[in-house]
Amino acid sequence: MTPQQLNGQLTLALSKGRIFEETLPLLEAAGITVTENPETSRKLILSTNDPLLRVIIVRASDVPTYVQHGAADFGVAGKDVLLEHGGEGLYQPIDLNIAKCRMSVAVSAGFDYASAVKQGARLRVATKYTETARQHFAAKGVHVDLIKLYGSMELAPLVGLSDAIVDLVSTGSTLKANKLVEVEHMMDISSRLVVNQAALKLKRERLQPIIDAFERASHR
Ligand code: PRT
Ligand code: MG
Repeated sequence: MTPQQLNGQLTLALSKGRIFEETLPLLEAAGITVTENPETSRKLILSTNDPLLRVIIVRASDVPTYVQHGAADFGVAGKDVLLEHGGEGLYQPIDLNIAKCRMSVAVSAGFDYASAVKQGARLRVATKYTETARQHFAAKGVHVDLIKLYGSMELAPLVGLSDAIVDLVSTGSTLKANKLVEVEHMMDISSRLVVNQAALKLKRERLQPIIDAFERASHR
């Protein structure tokens, strides 16, 4: 590869699963095909039909970090992840309208959340989203002890670790299967395109057409 080509190389950070799956049609709209499947390949760097564009596969919550530091020029991350990260060093041009869900407060079916809040009780809340939860309850004037978890939040109220959880809900079947009820809809969540601020200046010619194609495809 020539030095100019190396200079023109673009790296896109995606996570496996729903974000990868739902980003594929947007890439397709920009004329880009990923030539390897992350679900069957153990490779973390995937090639595309464009020799100057590669896709790296990282944990969903690590996407903003790779893009912030310029290890990826751009990436796709959920609003939930971006709120926790803080968005530093990231330009967020578009809402891609993919991987949609909502962030909610849920409790065990027998727990009277409304009364607990009304009485000013101190609530124990388990979540992966401690920053977003902290802001949400502070704005409502509800006192909470936040318990940081990395997954399976739904279990916490069932075994007495917490009174409530803050988690993402899409169909609601996970809550239902664990006899939890949604008591507050905090916000709607979807995934955003995030771009490294320096890359946007230095590689604008290459990035802008892809951003534009994503924008058109995500509003269809
Ligand atoms: O799974 P891993 O720990 O590696 O990371 P992750 O959970 O952050 O990644 P992934 O790929 O599961 O999610 C990536 C992004 O998809 C999230 O950051 C969200 O923006 C978005 N998204 C959309 C969701 C959901 N819908 C969703 N339903 N992320 C997670 N869920 C989980 C939710 O946490 C709960 O456990 O699915 C369960 C609820 O689903 P329902 O359908 O039963 O309500
Ligand atoms: Mg997950």
